[in-house]
Amino acid sequence: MSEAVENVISSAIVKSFSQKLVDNLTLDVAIVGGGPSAMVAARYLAEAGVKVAVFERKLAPGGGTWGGGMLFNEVVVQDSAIEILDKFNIRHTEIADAKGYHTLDSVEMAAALIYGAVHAGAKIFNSVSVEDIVFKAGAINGLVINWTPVERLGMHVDPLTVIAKAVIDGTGHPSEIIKLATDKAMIQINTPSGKIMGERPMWVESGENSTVENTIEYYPGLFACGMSANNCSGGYRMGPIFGGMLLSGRKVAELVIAKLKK
Ligand code: 48H
Repeated sequence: MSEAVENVISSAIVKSFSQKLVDNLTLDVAIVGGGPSAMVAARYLAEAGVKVAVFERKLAPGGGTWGGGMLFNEVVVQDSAIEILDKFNIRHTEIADAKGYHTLDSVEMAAALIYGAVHAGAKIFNSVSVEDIVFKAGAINGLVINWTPVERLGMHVDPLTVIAKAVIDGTGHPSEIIKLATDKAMIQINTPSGKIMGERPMWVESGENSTVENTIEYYPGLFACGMSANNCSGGYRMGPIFGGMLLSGRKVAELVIAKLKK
């Protein structure tokens, strides 16, 4: 090796990352946010042969999974979503006096969801913030992205774009992408008011069910999953129970796959 190993490493990283980015500038599906619902969606989509990438603002994908409930790093999942936990090889223990509800280690869950999505073929771009959508002639065409440190430091640096046939808003409580679309593109979304209805207070059973029900296509080519879907349709919050998030991720993948086949 004539080149200094320092340069071999640097050059390999730059080339490899650049190739990965170039390869993912045109996608079937772009997912914004790397929370639990998004990771499940990414895996199901990738397994169906869909070209999918996730853009996550933070250094570590996983969203609100890591911290469990109030930093006690355990979460609860109910029977209806155990199938998804098992698919990702996430271990769980039934609560002795609450049949049908299981505790699990939230760090194991975050790590396994990320690993499962990546190994199925989804690409994750971390430390990348989605700051806008590509909106042409009334249609959602993709995302406008920039490095999170650029966003955080308020640097005046123009973004790059990613083109996608479908966009999934997995940004959690704020529904950032749908908010951008309603505010800046002035679209009416698929809710009674045509706008984001806003998340309601805590009601576990209702929130868990409505998260899945509210996982829909909000505008042609623009879907929401997880807490973002809940916020769009005015669902109740549910705290550190994650079955609804997992089921929502699977549902949005099914909806998008069906749409892409049309
Ligand atoms: C790039 C972005 C952007 C952006 C945000 O909130 P999440 O964990 O996602 P969900 O909806 O799958 O899971 C929700 C769950 O964690 C939760 O909060 C629950 C169950 N709450 C219940 C309650 O009562 O409070 O993750 C969203 C991810 C985060 O990692 C963000 O950093 C990321 O999206 N994100 N990434 N560009 N514009 N906005």
